[in-house]
Amino acid sequence: MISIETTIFNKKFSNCLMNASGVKCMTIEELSNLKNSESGTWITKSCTLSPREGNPSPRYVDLKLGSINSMGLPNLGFEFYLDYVLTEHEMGNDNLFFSIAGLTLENNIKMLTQIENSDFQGLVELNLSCPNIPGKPQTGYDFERTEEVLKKVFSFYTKPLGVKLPPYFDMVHFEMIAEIINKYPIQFVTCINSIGNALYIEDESVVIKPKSGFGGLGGAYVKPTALANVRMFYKLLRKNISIIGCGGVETGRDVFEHILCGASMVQVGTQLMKDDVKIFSKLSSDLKEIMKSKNYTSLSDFKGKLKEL
Ligand code: OXC
Repeated sequence: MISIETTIFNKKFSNCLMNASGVKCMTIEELSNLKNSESGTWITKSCTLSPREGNPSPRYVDLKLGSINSMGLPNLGFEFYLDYVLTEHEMGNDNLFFSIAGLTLENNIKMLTQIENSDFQGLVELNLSCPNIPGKPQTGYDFERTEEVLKKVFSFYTKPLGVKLPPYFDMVHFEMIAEIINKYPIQFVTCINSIGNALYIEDESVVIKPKSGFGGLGGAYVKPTALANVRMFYKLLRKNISIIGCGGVETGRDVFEHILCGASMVQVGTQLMKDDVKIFSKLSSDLKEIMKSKNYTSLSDFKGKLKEL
């Protein structure tokens, strides 16, 4: 029997695959599709305190090797998603992720205070890395600010929480952010968010409207960067912090590589957008095939065991 079950914090998931926040998880209908899919769990669209329309369209374009987006956090607002996760709780499901992306630290604190005081027993993913809000820097690239946010959050928040990080590219930056994260009772990191502010051109024009065409890159373009981030955080973070890998997952082989680098769970973004939730059955069976060919029966047989020369 080949198992692809995994654990994050004290929660067991029968399948190590889920959606990346932002992809097909904004409305009740989309969230129900995820729930009824073969994914091991799912996460809600990163929400802000108030509902948002997001950036003007076109704001998401599929590319041959991935995608570019500048959605700008369109979402139905915190109350909507809190209601949603509490309804799931009432139905006995606490194995899901709630993503929040306040536009200010104060807004994040307001949302987390309500979550803390609610019956929610799932996992919160605090998004510190949306690249698409004009005028708002990505918190994860500002180390002092990140520390300030975490200090404030953990001065009162006691439920399981993880952070979604932007991609890092410099060894010193990996060490600096890991040192900060290791100081706090963080349960998981999700890496990576899209590679921010890329520029894609067709004919003589940009392809998305917001920010003069600059947007977050996803898909095959970003896989090597995503794997590097998963690997570095697997090495640098406390062993009880789980890594959720995200970036460039199109095939079972990509899932396998994320786990080999140290991921406990793997999120799917661009390919979920392209193929819808049926991607989860394909990725699961492809991953199991690969494991079978290597005589692996569980993720722990190869998780983090990337060979070095
Ligand atoms: N990352 C995010 O965190 N958010 C979305 N896009 C992205 O690449 C968005 O809503 O813009």
